[in-house]
Amino acid sequence: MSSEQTPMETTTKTTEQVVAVDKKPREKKEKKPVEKKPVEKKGDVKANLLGAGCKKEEDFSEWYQNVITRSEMIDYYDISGCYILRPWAYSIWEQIQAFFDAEIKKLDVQNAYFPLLVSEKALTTEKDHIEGFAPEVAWVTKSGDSSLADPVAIRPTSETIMYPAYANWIRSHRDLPLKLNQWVNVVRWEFKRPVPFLRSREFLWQEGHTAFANKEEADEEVFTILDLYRRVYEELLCVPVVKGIKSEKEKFAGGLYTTTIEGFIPTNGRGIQAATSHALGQNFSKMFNIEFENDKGGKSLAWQNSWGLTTRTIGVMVMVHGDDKGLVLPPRISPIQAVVIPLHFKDADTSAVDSKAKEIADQLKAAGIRVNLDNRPNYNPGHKYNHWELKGVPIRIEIGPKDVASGTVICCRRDTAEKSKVEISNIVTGVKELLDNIQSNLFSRAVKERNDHIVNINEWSEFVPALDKKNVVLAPWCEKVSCEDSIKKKSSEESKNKAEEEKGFCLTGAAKSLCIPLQNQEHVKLPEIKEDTKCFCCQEKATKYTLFGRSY
Ligand code: 87F
Repeated sequence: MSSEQTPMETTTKTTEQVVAVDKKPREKKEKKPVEKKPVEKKGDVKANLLGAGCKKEEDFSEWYQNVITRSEMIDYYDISGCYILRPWAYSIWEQIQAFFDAEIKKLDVQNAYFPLLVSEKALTTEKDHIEGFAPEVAWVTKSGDSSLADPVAIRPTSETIMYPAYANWIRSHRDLPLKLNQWVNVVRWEFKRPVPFLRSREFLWQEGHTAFANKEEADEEVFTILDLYRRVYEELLCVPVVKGIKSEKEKFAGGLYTTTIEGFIPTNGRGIQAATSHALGQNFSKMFNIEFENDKGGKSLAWQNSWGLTTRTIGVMVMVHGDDKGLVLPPRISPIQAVVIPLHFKDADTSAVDSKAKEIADQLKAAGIRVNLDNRPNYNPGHKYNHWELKGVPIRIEIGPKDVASGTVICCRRDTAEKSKVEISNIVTGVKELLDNIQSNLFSRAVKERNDHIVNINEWSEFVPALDKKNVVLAPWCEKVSCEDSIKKKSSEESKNKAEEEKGFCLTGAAKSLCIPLQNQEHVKLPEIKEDTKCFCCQEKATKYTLFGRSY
């Protein structure tokens, strides 16, 4: 860190110091991340206008940006790292919210809202927690032309905003457990290249903050929430994740231990942290004085947890399932699950087709299926096919004069492009079955692809070559921080993947531990550590098989 003063470092300031900071806002110039906005490539104009405009395997970065903008999920904004979430993306977030919100309410978690702004005093109460994060905190230093005597920070997370109130509210063991959640935005002034959904400067999340009378109850909740996060990814988004514990180096510094679910992006072989659930222990309750009278009449500190899931979910889902035609959306979260397209032919009875198409759409809608009747007269069917494929709609229902006559329609599924004939009299059941089938096919396809890219190794010499083949790696490890430091350093030096790195979409060739996987997970096979198993890196005694990889 440089010695230049940032608002964060003006801890003991007089008014003049604040003015000085504000008048000369920063001697330290902000290093701007270069954001790559979509540039339409010249060349085959027709091919570029269709679908993603380039191949996912050939230029993943461009593919991703094209897909999320052309499908109308995202639009760019004039502040780097901030994006507009358009209805097509936001409604997916609403589906995730609806599922998770209902599940945490079953656990007696209540929703609340705490302020956006945090005083410097509160923010810095717990030093360990804020230490590494300080450069990312955004500050409000002025109102109009005048400097604020006490600049305030915009929440990057709300531990320090909520816990002073918890200290007031929790007096007796009868006040516990306290379980609150909020659905809000947060701001973290990232300096790495922003990637919509995956790394943006403002994002949406839920943050749960709970307090318990004892460690056992707190521990149980950490894992219950982790499993709900797994279900969001696997059951809603069809994205397989590995549940595990973060290493000492990678855990949330303010807490006791961090549990995580880790996703995998097959196209570049990167791991991605998908959500975290932290056991905070009594560290924050000590600092914020969250003390209560226990059932024996003595004083105890509360055991706390915090857990968060963000709009990163959407980006991971896009990257895992999308193809050269665009998005591929899992039926459970797709804003539209089936689109009905009437086909008009010369000299045929268009009104019979139109009215049958409407009848089908109405029936599906009445059955609770999210359906759209695309009867726009100014577009031809081919255009409509491309449009809805780009947007990832799971089923396209085509109906023409012959179909009306035979009492059938053609259903085309987005995941495999397979077409099938469905009786109109059976349309609701037929479409429901197809949606379920697409949902489970997307998941099993992604599990297979992910598992094909988890490689077991035992020796350092196998490590970087495996990463270079776009794999993540399961290796016996000693769990030492110093060993993880050297894994990072050595893998970066040996990295052959400089080309990918230079494109800017991939951050670094260095690998780190993603998680120490939990035992007995469906879809994840773990080798067994033996008495004499050695660490793949330092040759000391190995304690756990650990998942390593390059990551976001
Ligand atoms: C950035 C700036 C300041 C992450 C930060 O994971 C503080 C932080 O505390 C910070 N970035 N974190 C860790 C967040 C921990 C925790 N908070 C509640 C979560 C889930 C939800």
